[in-house]
Amino acid sequence: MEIGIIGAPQSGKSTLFTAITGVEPGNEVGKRAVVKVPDPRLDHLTDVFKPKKKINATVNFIDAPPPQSMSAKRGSAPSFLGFIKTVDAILVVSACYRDGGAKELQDIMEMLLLSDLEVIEGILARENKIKIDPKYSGPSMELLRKLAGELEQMKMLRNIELSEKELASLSGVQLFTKYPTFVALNVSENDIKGELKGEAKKAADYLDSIKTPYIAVCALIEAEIATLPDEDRESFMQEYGLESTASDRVIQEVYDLLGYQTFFTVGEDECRAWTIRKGDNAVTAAGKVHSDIAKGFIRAECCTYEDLLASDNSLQKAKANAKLRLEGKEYILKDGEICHFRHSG
Ligand SMILES: Nc1nc2c(ncn2[C@@H]2O[C@H](COP(=O)(O)OP(=O)(O)O)[C@@H](O)[C@H]2O)c(=O)[nH]1
Ligand SMILES: [Mg+2]
Repeated sequence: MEIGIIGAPQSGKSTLFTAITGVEPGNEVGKRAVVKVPDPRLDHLTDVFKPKKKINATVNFIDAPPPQSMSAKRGSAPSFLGFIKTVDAILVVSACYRDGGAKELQDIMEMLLLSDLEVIEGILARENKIKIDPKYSGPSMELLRKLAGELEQMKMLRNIELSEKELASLSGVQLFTKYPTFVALNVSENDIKGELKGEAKKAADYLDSIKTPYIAVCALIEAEIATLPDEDRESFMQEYGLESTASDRVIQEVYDLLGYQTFFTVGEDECRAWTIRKGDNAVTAAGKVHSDIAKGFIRAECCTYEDLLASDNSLQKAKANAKLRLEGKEYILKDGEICHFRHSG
């Protein structure tokens, strides 16, 4: 899973990148870093099963470069686009600690929108050729005209309802407003607590109007916290009245936005957290562990985390209490289940 961080120059992208990952990007363009997804349930399972290894789920972050120019013009693709071509979600930073941050956020959103409009107009311009091309399998011209119309009304493609078929037809087209997107309102250290005001309020009102979620952070303070030794972190957070770190809040937002949840595998070798989407079934989960396990899938032995706790942390007891269930391929996993996949081969 990969998240691209974009924003205006000096909006605090690199500072937020450090706050989330604990890594300083320095002058490196497009720096990547990986974050372990914190999960107290995995910590507990590790205490119980005492494996050789504990493996958290991970999320990658990219500190994308700023656009060369802040004016969204046709024919001038911003430099961050190439860096967010393959991400799962986009995180936009808005410099709400200074004047103009809200306007810049709007400009960045419009750059994404303009890029999509150009891509769509580019296909529409080839309409006559496409019509006689038997190999064309992309979106219909009718759909593209509808989407272009919506984009011209400043509507992000992710907020337009599309059928499964329409979505599938768009899968080969590089459209940026289709990505799940959220915003970090980078507020000054005086505004960490309390209601949003000034630039942050302006940015939030704009984001409400384009149906885009946001969180407020003070990147500067959070970056400082993220690079402190573990033992000093707690007292520093208390000083600022912070209950959770920016990293935790960003990761939580990513999971909510993408509809992700976790399942666990446990054993002597490793206890591991895996990421799946809500609504994924047992065979999809098995495929995360290994494609061969999905192929030879027989049954999944599943126990919810709560049922394991209620069975004194013992899978044997859970089994005796009928809390360790045998499930088939189509079984839809709940969040936090402990799974063992029986498979052939
Ligand atoms: N006062 C204040 N300054 C910030 C904050 N976040 C970033 N900055 C400053 O803005 C400048 C640019 O930050 P940086 O993260 O490098 O921005 P980038 O260009 O978006 O990567 C740095 O001098 C930071 O100290 C903030 O929350 N408050
Ligand atoms: Mg930077």
